[in-house]
Amino acid sequence: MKGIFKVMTVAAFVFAAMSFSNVEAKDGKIKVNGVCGMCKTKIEKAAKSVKGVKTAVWSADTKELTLNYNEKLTDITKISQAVAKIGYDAGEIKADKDARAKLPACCKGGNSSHKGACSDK
Ligand SMILES: [Cu+2]
Repeated sequence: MKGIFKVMTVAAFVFAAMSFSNVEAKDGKIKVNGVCGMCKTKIEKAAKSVKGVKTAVWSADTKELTLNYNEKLTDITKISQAVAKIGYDAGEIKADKDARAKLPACCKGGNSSHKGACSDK
């Protein structure tokens, strides 16, 4: 009986150690319909404002926001919500209508190909 206890305790420790090492940093991607460099700054700022987000890099070419975050503190849904709140569609979450209405005109063409329209691109 004692032997089994010992094995189980060791197994529990090994399992805990394994999950600890993986839990810290997780990679993820969200599609965000931004357009220009101005959008990039805002999208990344919004994502980084979420507690637990370590890095957030958005690409105007792929429309992908590449993330590294602590999954203990946050998740893709929370980060998507933060980005949607400033007026962009983020993954499954639709853009906040009021915030989107306030975006500069060139930044609203998210899914079209006129990314050259924005002045600071
Ligand atoms: Cu823009």
